[in-house]
Amino acid sequence: MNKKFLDLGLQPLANNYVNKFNKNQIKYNLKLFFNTQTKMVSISKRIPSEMMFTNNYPYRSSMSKTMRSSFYKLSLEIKKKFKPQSILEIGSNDGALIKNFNKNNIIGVEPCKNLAQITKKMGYITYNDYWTYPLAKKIKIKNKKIDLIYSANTLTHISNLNEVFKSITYLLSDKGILIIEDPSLLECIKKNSYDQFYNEHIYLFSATSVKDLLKKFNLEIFDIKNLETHGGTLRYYIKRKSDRTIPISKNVNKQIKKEIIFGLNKFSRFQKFSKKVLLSKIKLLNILNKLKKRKETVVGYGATAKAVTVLNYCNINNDLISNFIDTTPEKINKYIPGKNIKILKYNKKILDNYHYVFLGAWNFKKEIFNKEKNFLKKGGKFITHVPVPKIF
Ligand code: JHZ
Repeated sequence: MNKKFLDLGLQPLANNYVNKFNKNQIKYNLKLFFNTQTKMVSISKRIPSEMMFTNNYPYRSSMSKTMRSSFYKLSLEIKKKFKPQSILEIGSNDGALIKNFNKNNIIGVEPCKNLAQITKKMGYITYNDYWTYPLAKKIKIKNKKIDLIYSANTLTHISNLNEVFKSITYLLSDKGILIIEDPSLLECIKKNSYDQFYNEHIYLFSATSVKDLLKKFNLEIFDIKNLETHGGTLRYYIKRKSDRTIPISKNVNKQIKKEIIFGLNKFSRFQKFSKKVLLSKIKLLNILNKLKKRKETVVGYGATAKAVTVLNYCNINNDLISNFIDTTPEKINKYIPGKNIKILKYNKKILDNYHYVFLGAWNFKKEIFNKEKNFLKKGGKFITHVPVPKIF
């Protein structure tokens, strides 16, 4: 049974940056549910993939050092541990992972044309398509079976998980490995980062819910890693149940135990979270309104999908945060979805024009602090809403 625990109000499509602010930009109700049987957390309103993952999708995985380095490290691990002959990446984005592999070993699947074109130009076979069963069939005709399938921050974006895993098991070799990574529900609830919820994140996975989900497909998790990326990510290493050559790491039960102790299997935990989200909104607005009264200027750093949830839920407009800055070409000079806040092109001196920086990309705090040492030295201050709104 699906039980509602949070209503984040009317929200525009998170990555729908627009050329001109339009107060009538289409918005959808963002409500969050917990399934008491499967322990899966999901949003209610499902937007068709074609509306979200367009031919001009602005999110690029390669925009941060942190992500480039995370993908590079994983590529070394894959080569050393699993030595796959053939690899498939679902949601290959701008090639942040696949560029670390030989062109003959890896295939990308990417529905957004602008991104698929990047990896095609780099010389990698890229299917510019959504991950579906017919696509898996098409790939199998040409490539037979695949030894390793990888997918980061993509499977949670697809509504029909049955088709997702049916297609994966169809294509994966008998001793094949599936590696997936997505934001960790445990970290999200612990950090009160309600901004992990937006239209693209149809599900927020936990080890508990993934274990349950995989049963139907005769798949099982054999290892789990906690990563710092995206504010707390879980990387799941998955195999077929029939493959008994790989032992199950203790990390799997350890993670599930941690989740159960924290209460991720109980609705009451999510009700508590929902109360904390409301307090977070009040606190953040207090901080920003005080700064406004003192005529202090605030700029947002990183026009993230997550920030779209925060700004729309808290109804923050350009009187509180005058602009955002970002390095992504596709976002520059556009407006934050649903808000009259313009995104400016990042340059090294731009922070000198503001007193405070709101960390839209709080998940890259380390990288950003490193980059902005001068602003900090000059007494510049940051604002974050995670885990509690504060100036620091
Ligand atoms: P970042 C996206 O979410 C959407 P977002 C998607 N649905 C998803 O699941 C996750 O990614 C994985 C900018 N930036 O990664 C670049 C700077 O300008 O937190 C990006 O626009 N300067 C697919 O959007 C944004 O911040 C910098 O120095 O929440 C970061 O976006 C750095 C480090 C980043 O994902």
